[in-house]
Amino acid sequence: MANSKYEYVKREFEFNRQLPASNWIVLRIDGCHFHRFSELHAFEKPNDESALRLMNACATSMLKKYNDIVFAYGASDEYSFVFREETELYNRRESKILSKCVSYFTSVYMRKWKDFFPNNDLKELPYFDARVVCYPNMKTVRDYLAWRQVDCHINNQYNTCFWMLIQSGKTKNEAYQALKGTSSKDKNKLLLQQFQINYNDESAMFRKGSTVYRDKVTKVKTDDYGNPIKRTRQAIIVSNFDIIGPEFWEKHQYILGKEKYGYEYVKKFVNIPRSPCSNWTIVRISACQFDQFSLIHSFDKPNDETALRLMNASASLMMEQFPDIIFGYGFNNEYSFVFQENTELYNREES
Ligand SMILES: Nc1nc2c(ncn2[C@@H]2O[C@H](COP(=O)(O)OP(=O)(O)OP(=O)(O)O)[C@@H](O)[C@H]2O)c(=O)[nH]1
Ligand SMILES: [Mg+2]
Repeated sequence: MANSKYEYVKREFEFNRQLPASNWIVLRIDGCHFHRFSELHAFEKPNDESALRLMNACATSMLKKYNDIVFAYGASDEYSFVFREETELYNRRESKILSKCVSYFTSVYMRKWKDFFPNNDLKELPYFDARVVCYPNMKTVRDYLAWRQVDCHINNQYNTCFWMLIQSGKTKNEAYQALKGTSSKDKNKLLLQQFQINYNDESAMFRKGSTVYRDKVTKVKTDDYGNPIKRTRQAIIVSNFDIIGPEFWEKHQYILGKEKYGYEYVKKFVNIPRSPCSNWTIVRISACQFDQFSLIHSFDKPNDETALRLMNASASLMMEQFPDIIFGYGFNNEYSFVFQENTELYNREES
């Protein structure tokens, strides 16, 4: 593109947030006004199996399109997508990842609507919002997914009770009052005693939400002579497992497995505009024009012990002044300071 006099509007005003390297990128897509949308399309209450299967089909399409999505979890009108830690998708630009993914998801939802609701015309255009969050390690990704699954459980258990009470003739307000302040145990008891429903027998898709990921599947075919032939290939799996406990993750360690290699990747962390929380902040100080400075002050070559000791003494003073610094390392004309992971020093403001 030729440079025109107007080109500055891009150069000086457009900022692309690049997501920090070596963080898991999680994108959460959520249906906009789905309370109304679900009423308008007469979704079954509290769970509409076709609506949930449509969401799962959209998530499966996302994994087909984006190889870098390693895991997805969805319930109700939302879906979370976990991108592999070292993904370079769209150069890790937040706006590109967010806008392209939510737009693609919406298009698939529209295109597949008729497959799941053949007798139900779209009366309003579905649309979704999205956000991107970066998680610095496997623990925080697992905690994020556990948070969403706990949310699914709490909502579904409440909604199951609520709609059973409505079906039994209670008004919305009566059902609301009956459930106010009840614990999870109370709700299970209510379902069992009043409606002979064992909550654990309810559909796993409703209780646990849906997980989408890649796994190896083996198919057995027979050749022309009737002999079995085993074929293993990778497939996208939709299931409804518990992802809060360790079992699923122990069986599928490859999903959130480590993939950092060497140490060169640390360079990619430089120039992030603000320090994301739960990331270690490192400040590296290096002297300016020290070649000239050391010449003027006749430093010994190649190392001047006094100059190095002066740097060390300055680093010690830094650590006295800023107790959040937990480690310092220096050589030549530079010093790096590691701040404790969750430091709130200067509100984590970089400048
Ligand atoms: N009946 C029915 N409703 C559903 C189903 N799945 C989602 N919904 C509706 O979608 C809503 C999703 O919750 P929210 O995302 O908090 O509500 P929202 O109306 O989409 O609001 P915003 O996301 O803020 O735009 C639920 O409260 C339900 O009303 C379903 O399977 N059956
Ligand atoms: Mg919503």
